[in-house]
Amino acid sequence: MSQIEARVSNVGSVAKAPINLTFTMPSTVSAPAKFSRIADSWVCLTTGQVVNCTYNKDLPAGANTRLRIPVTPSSATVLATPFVASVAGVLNEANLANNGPVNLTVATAVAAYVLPAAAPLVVGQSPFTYQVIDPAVIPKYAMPLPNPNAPFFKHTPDTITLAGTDSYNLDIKQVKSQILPPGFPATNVFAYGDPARPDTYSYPAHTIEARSTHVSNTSGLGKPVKVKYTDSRSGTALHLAAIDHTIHGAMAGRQMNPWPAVTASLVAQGIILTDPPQGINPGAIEPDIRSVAHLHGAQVIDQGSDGYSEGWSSPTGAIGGATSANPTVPYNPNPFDYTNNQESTMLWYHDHTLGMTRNNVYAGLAGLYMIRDDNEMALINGNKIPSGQYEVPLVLQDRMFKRNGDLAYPDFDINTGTGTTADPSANPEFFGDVMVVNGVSWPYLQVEPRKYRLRLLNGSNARFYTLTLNQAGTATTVPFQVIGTEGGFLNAPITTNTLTIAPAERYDIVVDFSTLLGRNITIRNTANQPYGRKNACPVAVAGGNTGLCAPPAPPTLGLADQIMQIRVNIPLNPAVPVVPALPASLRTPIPTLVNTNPAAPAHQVLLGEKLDQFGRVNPILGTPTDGFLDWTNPITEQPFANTVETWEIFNSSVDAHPVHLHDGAFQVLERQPFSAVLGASGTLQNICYSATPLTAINGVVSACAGTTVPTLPLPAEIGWKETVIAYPAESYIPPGKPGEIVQGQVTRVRMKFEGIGQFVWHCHITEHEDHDMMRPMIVH
Ligand SMILES: [Cu+2]
Repeated sequence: MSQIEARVSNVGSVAKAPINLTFTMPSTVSAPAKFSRIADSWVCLTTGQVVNCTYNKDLPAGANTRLRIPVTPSSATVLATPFVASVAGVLNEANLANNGPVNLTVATAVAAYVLPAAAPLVVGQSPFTYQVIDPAVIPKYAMPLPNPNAPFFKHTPDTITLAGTDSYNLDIKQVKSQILPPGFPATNVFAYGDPARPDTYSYPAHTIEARSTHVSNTSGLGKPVKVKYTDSRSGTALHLAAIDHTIHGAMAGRQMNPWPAVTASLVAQGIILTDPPQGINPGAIEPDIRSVAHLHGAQVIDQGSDGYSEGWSSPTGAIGGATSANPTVPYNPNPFDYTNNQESTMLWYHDHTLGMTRNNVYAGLAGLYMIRDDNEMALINGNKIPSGQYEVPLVLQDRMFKRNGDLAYPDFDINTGTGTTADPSANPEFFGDVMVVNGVSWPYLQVEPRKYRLRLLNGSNARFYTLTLNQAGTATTVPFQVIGTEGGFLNAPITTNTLTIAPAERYDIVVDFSTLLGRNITIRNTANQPYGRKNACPVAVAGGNTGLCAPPAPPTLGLADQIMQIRVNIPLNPAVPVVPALPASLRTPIPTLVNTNPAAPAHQVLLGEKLDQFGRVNPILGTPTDGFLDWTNPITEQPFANTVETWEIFNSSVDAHPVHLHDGAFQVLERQPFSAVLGASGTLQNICYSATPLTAINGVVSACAGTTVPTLPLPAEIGWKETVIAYPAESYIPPGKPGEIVQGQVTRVRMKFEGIGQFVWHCHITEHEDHDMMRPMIVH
């Protein structure tokens, strides 16, 4: 923000209020519609380029007053000085000199955004490297935070067409969004919106609000939701984030998952097998402009409405993926049925297209979906928790911008450089250098000195956040209370100073600003990128099960370590009673899930890392006994609906992965380090939970001595969840060749699957799920 200054002097006798000053801004400069300098009695209104200011005090003879006008220059503006403004003194001013023109000067350095000079292109170089805006030139805390819980930011349902159902049409368009501060170019995004209300196409998308139909509700207000998804983009447009056509789901003639043959048993169960039995997509390359939406966290959902990743639709009306195996039940997004048969919580809807989820979500295809239940409404109506304007969702994302304002997304392999692999190329993770909350870069939120409910979603592709609320410029943190997780309220508030939130996780927190009037608070982040890695590791391990591994890096100081600012500067509104101390109990206690078949062995799955055909890092799933399994390998996970079983998630990779299971919710039991003998294809043998890792010397594996005590989940994790951080080994040792020892950590959850059918489980680092860290499962 720049400022230009007007100094108005009274060269005559006493000038009586009001004194008016009018001037015209250059076309490359904008000013706020209304601003005031209460301390020195100036009030200004801006219409177009004309700024009209009124000084509402008398100005004694010889005195002068100074007005500073906040202005935002647009690209490459150079503010020339002086500007000339005309001043109108009081009526009947005797000294006409008082009504003459005055000069305005530039008072503070102009932070105009000037496009950096384009570096010459090097043959083979991706244009990406010279296109990106230096994030340091983007002013922080220059734009107010939009509130996705505001009534005008919610989609309006059609309640007429289908009685008892809220119906929506979510369409997709490419629109411009002012993510960066005024003066910077607007950004092209893909946006969901209601075609009947063109103003609703936005990034993030407008919010859907629903009432729970869960059995715990007696009010009778619960309603299902139907969403018809359409797409009005140009089918031939370039994608806003380049698609890698070498990875699963996005390749020409791609191989689909070879589902088991349709058996009478599967038909009797109503399970739809959606792939060509021959395992090969008969089509040629699929369109880059295509999508399928998933309501993340919907616990009770039919398989046809879950947004199975191989299904898609395109602007031309073409549909794909799920059409061949059972032609009578084609993939059909019109509509998806959302039952809302779960407790109060904040879900999010986002794109889930196989092999390009990262691109579509990065381009903007995500929005919030609130489910309210009777319990929550009683808490709100009883003034037990903050609500209305005091409830503010925070969608945390990181982005990177090109010089023209468009989204930048690396389209070459950042580990191996350019020209050596696929082009465009997927990357192991994307970390943006600009922090974006609710679609605005480094925003600020003005609050009253009272409690606020902040509903956190990590909507980033790969970035984890370890959050603290710091009083600006100090190390003093503001404690807060966690009241809910992905699946609903916790039993009781948990007080903490910090919280780590992985991609797709949600936390519902309450912050009390009542003693902080006049303070600025910065939401800060200290999570390494990538997250979970404890040590640096070799650049390459020949013949090993992993390859490239950047050392863990803290978020860049002054950039990714700051997310947004909260200003406690609005006077307390006495008309709205403050929320007293939060209730000790937020709900009827969460029932503890108990395994339906206690004698059954735990369901073991594997997270690992290998190299793909181009030598790129290829995060991968599998099982400890089968080793690494691609999306296209036969389905190994076939649990049963309405049963509870323990899943043991073995992480033998070097990073933490947020593991998301569709079709239900789970409870986190514990985590435990392990060591094992690495077998072929990533299999784990001799799994040992000893504090002293196994050794393998000259092929002789040591005995497993003792068992460590598993670590209980954090208090804030003890609620309904569907995404959990699976950490790597506490102390990372570079994985070796088969026969050598691998270390890792197992995360145990107790999962209850809700509906039968074909679903997926995956890592929610979108770069990982797109590059084969996703597996199908059949729930019987
Ligand atoms: Cu992952």
